[in-house]
Amino acid sequence: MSEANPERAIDRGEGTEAGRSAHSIHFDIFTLFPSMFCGPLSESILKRAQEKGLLSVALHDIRAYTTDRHHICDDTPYGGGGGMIMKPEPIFRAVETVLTGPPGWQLAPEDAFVNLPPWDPETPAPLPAEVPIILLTPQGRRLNQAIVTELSHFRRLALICGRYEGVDERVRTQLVSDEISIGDYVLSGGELAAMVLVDAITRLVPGVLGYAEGAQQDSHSPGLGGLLEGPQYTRPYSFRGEQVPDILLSGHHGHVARWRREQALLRTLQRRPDLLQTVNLSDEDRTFLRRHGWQPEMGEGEQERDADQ
Ligand code: 6GU
Repeated sequence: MSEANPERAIDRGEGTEAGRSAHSIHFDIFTLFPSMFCGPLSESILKRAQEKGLLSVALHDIRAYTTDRHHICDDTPYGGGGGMIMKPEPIFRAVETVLTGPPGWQLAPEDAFVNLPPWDPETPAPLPAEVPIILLTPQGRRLNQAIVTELSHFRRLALICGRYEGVDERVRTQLVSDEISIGDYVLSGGELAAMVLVDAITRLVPGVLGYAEGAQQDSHSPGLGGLLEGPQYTRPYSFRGEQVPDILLSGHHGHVARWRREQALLRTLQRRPDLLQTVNLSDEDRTFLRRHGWQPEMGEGEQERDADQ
């Protein structure tokens, strides 16, 4: 949670009835490039989630909330230097207008620029405390499955897509309640990151995934206790000289389960030994890992890579 603006700190609804029961989720996404979202929202899981009424997304073009002749949304930085900075007024106007309107409200296309609801640049609008306002920025807290789970408990979230060069600091100090990054690399803007967030959160909404336990078995999910998933196979049995491990054809569910656990442990040891420090490991897990070269006292990057599968 951003400490920049404690007044916008968030009620997560955890432990409440609403936090546990089946629910739909609504995203208000504020962007200069709304059409970037059309592809991802029109396919597969996100498409079906919308059709089932479990997900709704309202795309808000920040530019539509400008009233000047050239619809300017950015400006040069005070103090000089390169790049352009997103101006505060269009972002504040868009977010305050949408979040103080009825749920699901969107500006009609013909009203863009010319028929905006009244808005006072000097007076902060009373924003709903239960809606996090998240700025997507490489300066935010780095996304992981625990943060995705935390955010999945909200019924409604507002996402502001910043452009990489920057956003006026007043957006952080007066509007935003949280800042999220999706990793330590540079994107041209927050749009792709917002799509990542929508996808990851929506997967956790009950009823979105067909197979009830689907999300529980994924890598990084609680079902595997934070381990990476091991190898998986489907037909054919033999492909280019490589056969499916016979244990998977044995029909012995106990042996299969133990093999899968061991493969997950091995894969995690080989690829992400840092994750083993936060996973709940049984005595059996620890014995197995030590036999494969695990040295629990070692830090990230120091684990001996043990190649045997
Ligand atoms: Cl959220 N925005 C941008 N521009 N770059 C990023 C990012 C976000 N997360 C990682 N890189």
